[in-house]
Amino acid sequence: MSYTELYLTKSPLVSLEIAGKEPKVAMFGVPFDSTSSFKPGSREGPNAFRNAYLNIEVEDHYLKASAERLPITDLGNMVLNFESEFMVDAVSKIVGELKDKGIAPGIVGGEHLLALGSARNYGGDSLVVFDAHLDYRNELCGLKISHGTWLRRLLENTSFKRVIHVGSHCTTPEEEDIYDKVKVVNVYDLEDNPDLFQKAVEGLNRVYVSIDLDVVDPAYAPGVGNPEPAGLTSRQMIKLLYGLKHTEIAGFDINELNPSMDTSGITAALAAKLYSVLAILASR
Ligand SMILES: [Mn+2]
Repeated sequence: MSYTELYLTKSPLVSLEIAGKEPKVAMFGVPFDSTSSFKPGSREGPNAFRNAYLNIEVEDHYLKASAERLPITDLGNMVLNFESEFMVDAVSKIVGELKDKGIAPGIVGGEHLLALGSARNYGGDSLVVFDAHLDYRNELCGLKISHGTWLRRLLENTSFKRVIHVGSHCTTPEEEDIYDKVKVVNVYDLEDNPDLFQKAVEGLNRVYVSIDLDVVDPAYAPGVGNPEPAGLTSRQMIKLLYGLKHTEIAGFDINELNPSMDTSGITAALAAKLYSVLAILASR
């Protein structure tokens, strides 16, 4: 072994190479916040996530597994580009290439709009979205392609057989037709009946999971672009992911991490924990 191998790391990349093991999860960051409708800054999210990921314990007590023993490859961040259609198209193409190699994308954003690209080309059976908002508007701030419209744009042309939306508590009248296409389990229903999530995801195959961190209450996750009070606790959120332990996770993203709103770094730490759980599930 040489000194360069002994003393140098690839930090802040979160790549973990394990001899003889091919990575099943590929991390990449999408530093994009051009359609931000409240607090911009999530373009800095991927690097804040990496810093947290390298400094929290990723041994999972419940799953009896450690993300520290999972080979993950960190492909870096997408090139900086402020144009929405370029970003969506690029994410879609990267995800397609990973899919062909049998590697699950594990993306960190950046705005939720990135999921329009990743979910569009992921080609699986089911989509599970966690978000305080439905993101099912037709237009937001004059934009048809935006972090508040991406789910409507996706469902206008999709092959997903089932779409489950979890944790919402902000619905605008123009979004109410979402119930025709999506099984919505809102935060109040979940509180009254915690089994609703498990029932909703029963029998799902090849799931793509998209988490907007604002689904978690700002008391636990203030570092997001559009904080909304009355969200989930961080432990509730983690437990919901455990509910997917018998489901094949073929890809995921964690988005809207905004370090400029996250002075203590607790949101980045939560993003890192959620990422480790999903990476364990996606590697099974
Ligand atoms: Mn949201």
